[in-house]
Amino acid sequence: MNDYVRLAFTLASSIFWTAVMIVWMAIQVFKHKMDFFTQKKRERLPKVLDGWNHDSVKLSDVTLHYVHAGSTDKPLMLMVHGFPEFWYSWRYQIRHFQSKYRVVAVDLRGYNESDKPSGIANYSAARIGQDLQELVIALGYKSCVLLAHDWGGAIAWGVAARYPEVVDRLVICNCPHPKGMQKAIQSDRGQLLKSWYMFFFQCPILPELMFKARDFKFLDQALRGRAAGIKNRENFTDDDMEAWKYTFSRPGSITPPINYYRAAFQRLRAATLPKAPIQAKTLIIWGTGDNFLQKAGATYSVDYCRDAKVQFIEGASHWVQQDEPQLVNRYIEEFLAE
Ligand SMILES: *[C@@H]1O[C@H](CO)[C@@H](O)[C@H](O)[C@H]1NC(C)=O
Ligand SMILES: *[C@@H]1O[C@H](CO)[C@@H](O)[C@H](O)[C@H]1NC(C)=O
Ligand SMILES: CC(=O)N[C@H]1CO[C@H](CO)[C@@H](O)[C@@H]1O
Repeated sequence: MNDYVRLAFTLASSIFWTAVMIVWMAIQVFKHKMDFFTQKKRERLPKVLDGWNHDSVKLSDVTLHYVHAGSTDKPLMLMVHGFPEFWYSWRYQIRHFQSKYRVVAVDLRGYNESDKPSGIANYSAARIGQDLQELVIALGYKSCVLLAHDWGGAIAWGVAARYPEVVDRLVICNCPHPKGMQKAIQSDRGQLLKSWYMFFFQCPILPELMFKARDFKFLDQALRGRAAGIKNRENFTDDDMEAWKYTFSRPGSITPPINYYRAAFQRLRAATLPKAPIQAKTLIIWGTGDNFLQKAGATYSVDYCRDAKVQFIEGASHWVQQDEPQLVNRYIEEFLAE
């Protein structure tokens, strides 16, 4: 698509979905009155977030916070969360892989305890990818096994394309290669409809208001709702939900994650990835019950890799590594043993 046509389409879609959301929010305010604007005070660190090993590292532009486990003489396994999440999304994988790897689950810039630079331009996927390349080196490694989900996946595809020397193996959960996503959008209206919220996120302020409304109802619906949420409820408890709400109720913690979407849309020409296929051997794990991403995106992604395969998990939600931790861990383990 011509860049200007794309820009005009993005603008029109953003205005359309913002209008829809204004109507929706007006109805919500009418129904719930002041409850729409209120959140519970959360001052104490939830128990489930207690007892992990934390550290942080200063990179060229930001300081990133991470949780780590396993000994430093083991190979590095770096875990990269998606939106709207934080390191804790990898709890089942941190516990499982710490015996064989130095496991590091990072908070991306803008998230949780990592630095939150101001402005939208600071959240371009290319810049965040550079953080990860610097992180591997700063942790004292030359390369890593890179695990990534959702937005983290989009960043990780970029890292594997731009800095192939730092990625030994790539494991991506429910996130298409950027070109696979483009193809999915062009070949299938369904993907465009499922991406509606990305257009709404282009609007200032209102997405942040929607995120917080009714004590973070958005998080309940996204992570535990009937349509989009985790299917195996025992793997995402009330305490886990509190951990999410605690994290996103810290001051200034909502705008930066939404700025990832704004940065991605506001450039006339998306920074192009190198033409060469992804060099690292790649495993794409995909919950087919994903309410945000069409399964076709997984299959298309294989075309942009030297050596990749897709492992579908029938019926699992978008949050696949939390929904089916045992299966996901087993598939990763088998892949790493190949
Ligand atoms: C980030 O998470 C940790 C727990 O892992 C918590 O102590 C801290 O308050 C959170 N910080 C922010 C800014 O959300
Ligand atoms: C990026 O973040 C830094 C630190 O917060 C800020 O000084 C700078 O103006 C930001 N850049 C843009 C383009 O917003
Ligand atoms: C690690 C863990 O608690 N996994 C559970 C996730 O949900 C499945 C299906 O209900 C259970 O079998 C697992 O034990």
